[in-house]
Amino acid sequence: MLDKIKQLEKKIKEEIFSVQQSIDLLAIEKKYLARQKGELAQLIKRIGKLSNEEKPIAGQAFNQLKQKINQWLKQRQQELECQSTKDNSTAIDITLPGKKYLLGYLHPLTRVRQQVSDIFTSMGWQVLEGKEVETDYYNFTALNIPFDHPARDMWDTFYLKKDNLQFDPQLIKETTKNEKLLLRTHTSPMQIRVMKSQTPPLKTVVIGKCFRHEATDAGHEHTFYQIEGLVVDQQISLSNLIHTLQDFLKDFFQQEIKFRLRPEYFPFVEPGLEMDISCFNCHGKGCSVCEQTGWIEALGCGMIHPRVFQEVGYPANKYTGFAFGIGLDRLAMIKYKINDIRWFHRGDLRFNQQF
Ligand code: FA5
Repeated sequence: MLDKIKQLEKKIKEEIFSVQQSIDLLAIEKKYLARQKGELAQLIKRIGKLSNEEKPIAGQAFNQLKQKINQWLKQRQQELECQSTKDNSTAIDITLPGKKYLLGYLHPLTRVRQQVSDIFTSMGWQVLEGKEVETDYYNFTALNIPFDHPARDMWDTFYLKKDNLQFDPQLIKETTKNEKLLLRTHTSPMQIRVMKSQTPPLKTVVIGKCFRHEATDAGHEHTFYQIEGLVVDQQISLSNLIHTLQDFLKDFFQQEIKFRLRPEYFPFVEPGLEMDISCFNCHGKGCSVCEQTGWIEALGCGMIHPRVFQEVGYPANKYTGFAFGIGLDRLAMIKYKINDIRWFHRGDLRFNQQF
């Protein structure tokens, strides 16, 4: 009987360790250890028929075999589990859905800046950005706005201490002893910088940030963008200015735009005009976006004042030219029907993701 138990032990061990799936271990367990019909249940019946001397020896061998089978089953089960985690870590399940990578979005103002830049480049204009920190001279005085001129009130701004501006030595060099540095209130200082450094014919557009000490509302921000246009040559007229603006707006909005021109005072142009575009939000009825007027003020413009030509050193009566300053944020609001300018700097992704 002992030989028989030894042979059975060898057979069962081989069977258990050749199994490749847990489910087959269950079958082996059932085959040998099932209470009624398992092979060990048959074996114990036969042991019961042995003589009194053989019975305890065979019984002990039987119990040891049973213990070993349970132990091998457990061991093999653990080995199989280990193997399957290892396989899974390197396996690629091609039926699983792919990982979704979030795409970035261009801010609507960046988008509009690029469109404006493309339009003027295609018309052969030079595109510049200019300095955000300016001297009092370039922002005001050179533009025919002397120190005590009331027009300065329209463009109140943020003034800076010179000690904080170590990074721009050229700007420090340009300021006189008591002159103030400031965050530019408009892109018009670039008219002076361009005319001082280049001779006509000039066709330049400056797209950049401006800053004002504003009480903000749906149409006004303290930080916004302007597009400054400057054309200087011989025999440039007001009709060239109006035609250029009309062409630009048509290209930008991809349709004819309803606008009106009205006289306005800017010290650096004569005559000066302001252009309003029909309000997209109320279609002329009046709302908070257009301050109940039905029109959105989009730009200031005019023919360059002779005093400005004199300031930059151009010979008297040789050149004429025009300039305009468009609010880029306002253009973006009209194009994308945004009813509050403050959305642009709120940093709300739900807003940005719409463009
Ligand atoms: C100027 O800034 C002049 N430099 C424009 C100019 C240039 C006139 C060349 C003549 C010749 P104004 O302050 O009106 O003008 O501003 C021009 C445009 O900038 C406005 O029509 C408006 O579209 C935009 N703008 C002005 N202030 C704000 C503001 N606080 N928030 C958003 N956009 C503004």
